[in-house]
Amino acid sequence: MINIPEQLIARLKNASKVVASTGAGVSAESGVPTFRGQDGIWNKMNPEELASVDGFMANPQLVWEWYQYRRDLMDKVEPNPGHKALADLEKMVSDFTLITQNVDNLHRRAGSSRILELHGNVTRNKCLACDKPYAEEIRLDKGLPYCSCGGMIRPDVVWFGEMLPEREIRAAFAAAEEADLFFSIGTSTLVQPAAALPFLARRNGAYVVEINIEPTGLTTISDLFLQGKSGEILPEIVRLLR
Ligand code: BJW
Ligand code: ZN
Repeated sequence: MINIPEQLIARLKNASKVVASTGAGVSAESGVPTFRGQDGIWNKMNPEELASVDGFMANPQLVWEWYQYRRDLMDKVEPNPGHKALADLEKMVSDFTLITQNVDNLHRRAGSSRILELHGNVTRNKCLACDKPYAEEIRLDKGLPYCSCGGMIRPDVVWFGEMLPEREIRAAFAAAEEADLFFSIGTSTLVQPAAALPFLARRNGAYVVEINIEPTGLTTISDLFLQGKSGEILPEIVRLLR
């Protein structure tokens, strides 16, 4: 079991603003594949084909089948102890902000209530043309879904080359700027603009803690690198904080 420095628990007790920013690694222990790394999705699939507007326009059927496959998987999996520990932290720390790049809805299912979802949420759909939410169930066997405006319906997630939701990204940057303790958890810290958040927090004086099974581009500038699984490290932090 990893040794959590006492100093980190003291900082958590004294911090006035704590931010945790999560990526796909947090859901790996639930059985949701990550994007990069050995068993990553992008090793077998092409991100330009599946996660861009151009890819969707070129082959909407293929993209929809991939999203339906992932939705089915995400419906079957459960939040893991890492998600649950973050939901506990929200209750234990007076000013706690959870930022996630994940679209899998597992933070909400674990009980977190204030979540900034930077890359959308795979349980929602919207119109590609007019952006209006689309609440009806998608049945691919009945054909591709269309909006009342005639536009194609797409998953409400952020693809490469697209802007992030304005309210969420603004709030995330503001939280990073104000944080005195910033956790970066289970993300390769490669995809912008989310990858900039821990660096911004550090420049603004935050103590930056990275939790990952392997080092990333953030590791050398982080104040503390806890190497290991988030589903094991986060519950231990919560246990020590209690
Ligand atoms: C564990 C663990 C365990 C495992 N415990 N840890 C060149 C330079 C700079 C930027 C760009 C560039 N070219 C293009 C860009 C911009 C681009 C970008 O950043 N690209 C980089 C890849 C280079 N960004 C964008 O396009 C963004 N939009 C944007 O910038 O808008 C402005 C703009 C507009 C127009 C033109 C130009 C700019 C949008 C990014 C959208 C990303 N979308 C995806 C798909 C979402 C939908 C879906 O899921 O289907 O989001 S891609 C994918 O990557 C997904 C993730 O949220 C995102 C981040 O991945 P994450 O979470 O870090 O996962 P992994 O797999 O990379 O890492 C997992 C980590 O966990 C690893 O480190 C493991 O070690 C660790 N781990 N198990 C702890 N148990
Ligand atoms: Zn529409």
